[in-house]
This record gives sequence, structure tokens and C-alpha cells, in this order.
Amino acid sequence: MNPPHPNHDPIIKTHDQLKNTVSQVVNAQTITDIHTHLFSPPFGELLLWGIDELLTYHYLIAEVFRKVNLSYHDFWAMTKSQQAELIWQTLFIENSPVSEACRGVVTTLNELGLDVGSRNLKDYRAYFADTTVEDFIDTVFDRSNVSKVVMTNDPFDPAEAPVWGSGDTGDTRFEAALRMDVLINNYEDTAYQHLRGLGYDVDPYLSSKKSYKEVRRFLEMWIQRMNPKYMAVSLPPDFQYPHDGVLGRLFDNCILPISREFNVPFALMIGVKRAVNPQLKMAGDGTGKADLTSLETLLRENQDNKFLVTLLSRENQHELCVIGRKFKNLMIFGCWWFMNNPSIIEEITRERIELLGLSVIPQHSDARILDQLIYKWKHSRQIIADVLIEKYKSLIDVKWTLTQSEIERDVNNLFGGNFERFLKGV
Ligand code: HDL
Ligand code: ZN
Repeated sequence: MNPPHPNHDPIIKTHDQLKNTVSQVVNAQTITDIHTHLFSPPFGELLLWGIDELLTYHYLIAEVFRKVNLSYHDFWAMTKSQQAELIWQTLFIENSPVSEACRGVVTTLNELGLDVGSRNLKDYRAYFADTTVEDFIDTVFDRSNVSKVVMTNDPFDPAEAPVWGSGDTGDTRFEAALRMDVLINNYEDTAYQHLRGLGYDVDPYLSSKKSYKEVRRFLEMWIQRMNPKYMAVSLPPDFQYPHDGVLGRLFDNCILPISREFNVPFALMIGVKRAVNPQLKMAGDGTGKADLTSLETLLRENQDNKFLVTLLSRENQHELCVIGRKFKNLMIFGCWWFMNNPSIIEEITRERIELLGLSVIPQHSDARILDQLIYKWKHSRQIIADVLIEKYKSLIDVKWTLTQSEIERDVNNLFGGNFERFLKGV
């Protein structure tokens, strides 16, 4: 009986061989990071990078208030440097930086070759002061082995829109996603006036065919301008579909038809409770378990549409996997936000592979600060590799003839191939 594979592609036989091969393949795999809040240089101040931005990441702002005796008002009155120094002193010096967001800063400093042991914030600041943003982008993409990131682009953001108007959004490693939270979640109090101001003849309750047509024209314009990989919206846990209000009329008469017409998938990020504690500003959002019957209905009634979905509640993750088994027009992605912690990434990745095999996008970074690509992907690669090793181990233990090229194929699919194929598929 001929061996199933040519000799140049060795069959993995031992656990040590497997562990080494999977770790090497996962680390060597370039990644398409399908959801971030990063921006390319032409977006100016919107592109965040450097130690003070890392330390004032909203995750760390939420954590520092649990340790410091300071009013919200006094914290927000501080400069960014003062906030960074307070967070460094409180969460890194007076306490060990063991939370995922703290650990990420330490991992990043180490990966950049800085002396973590010095704990000298001045030295870290000097490193960043010494480099240009263009050089640092190359350093970060190289160190994190990320090939492309998808931004989060808000056409209603006055800081962003002019850059799109200029036609130069710079570095091709930064791709676009058309974010529609304002249009969908704030149509009546924000989007309506904004659209009217731009000359779109829409009514205040989006209740006319004319308005549907105008919103489609708005979406078409931004799709032509941004060439987005997908359109996206974050939704509260009580998201309902079908829906007899503005959201339902936007979905059915505008977004879903345009998504099909331009073959631009619709990404739903469900489960966020905005401003649970408004005094924390961006750090004040919370999470809630969603009723996924609405997602099932949306998928069932729109089988010619493609949906990317990530959920914010741990309690929803298993149900999402089961729904993934029912609908091929659903691509499950990432361990979003409060899910992006080692214990939950491991749990979610394991249950996804057990229920869905290799037909998911296991992770995105959600990076807000460029440097974060380094730690978010170093941490996640390790966890995902460990789950893959466990699953492959059970195969080779029953003599499945697994080869390195098959592992490379699988890992390439997980970290970019599945996304590209899902986008292309019609
Ligand atoms: O809505 C989103 O895309 C979330 O990711 C929020 O931006 C959140 O603030 C975040 O950065 N999570 O990681
Ligand atoms: Zn995000």
C-alpha cells in the first residue's frame, strides 16, 4: 500500500514532533486580522501607538479605578501622560500586572526588545520618541506576523470622512470595514439629520420607499469609496429580528439588499450594553446574553446573504456554534472584547473546533493601539496552537497519517483563508 503522502512531506508520528510542528506552523502563519480599531497614517491622530496609549487603553482605565482612590472627574481631568503614569504605578508597580490587559503591555515591551526588568517608563517613552510611525508600523506588522488588518470605519465620524474624501487612505495593509452603528442604532437622533445634511432625501422614521432608496445610495457611495471587506454593526443583547421599527426596515430594505448586490458580508457583533457606567466613558460598556432566536431567523430568512457573527456573552458561545452547524451563510469569528482572555479563548476555540471543525475564524485582535497587535496575537497564537495540538494528538494516536503540509493548510485557513473564501463566495 503506497504511503498516503510523498516522502518530502513527513507524516507526524510522535507527540513531540506534533507539538513542535504545530507551534512552528502557527507562529510562521501570517494573519489577516479581521476586526481592529487601527488606522493607517493618513488618518492622523486616529492612529494610536506608543506606551502612553498602551497604558491608557480603556481596559486598563476600568481596572485602575478598582485599585485607586480617585474620582472619575479627577482622573478625566488628568493629561494622558498623567493617566498613563497613574496606571503604570498602580497596576504594574504597586500590583503585579497579571490581568490580560496588563500582561499584554509587558509582553509587548518584551517583544520590542525593551528592558522589562527596569520598569523604567522614561526609557520606554524614549524608545517610542525615537521612532517614526511608519517605521513602527513595519516593526509591529513584522513582530506580530500580521499581514493585513481590517479597520473599523465610521462614515459619520467627522474625523474620518475627509480622509476618505481625499482618496488617500495610505498603507494597503490597512483594509476597511463599513461600520454602521450610527445608521442602525442612532438613526432617528443622529443619522437622519446627518443624511439630510448630505443631501439624502430621507424621512425621520425611515418609513418610505424613497428613504430606503436614499439610504441604499448612501451605502453604495461608501462601498465604492471604502471598498470595505464587510459592513458591520454592534447590537445590544435584546437585538430582535424580525423588527418592526427602523432597524428592521434598514435591514430588510437597505442593508441586506446592498450586501447581496455588492457581495459585501454583514457582520453582527451582538451583546454589548453601551454605557453601563457612563462615567467610565469608553471603558463603561458591558455585556449581556442575547436571545439567538433572532439570529437564527435572520440567517434562515436571508440565506442568500453572508453574515459574520461574534458574540460578547460567554453564555452565548455554545449556542452560536450550534447555529453555525445549521447555516452555511454564517461565519463565526473571534473572541470579542470580554471574551478575549486566555481561559475563554481556550474554551471557545475548543468547542468551535469540536462542533465546527476548521470552518471558523478563531480570533481577531480588536486592537485599538497599533502595538497591541504584538501581544494580542502572541497570546492567541499560543492558545489556538495548544488546542490544535490536542485535537491532532487524538488523530495521530489512532494512526491518522497527518503531514506538516496538512497542518499548514489547516492553519492557513483558520488565520486568513476562511475569511478570504467567505468574502469571495457568492
Ligand atoms: O464595538 C466594538 O467594536 C468593540 O470592540 C468596542 O470598540 C470596544 O470598546 C473594544 O474596543 N473592545 O475590544
Ligand atoms: Zn471592536
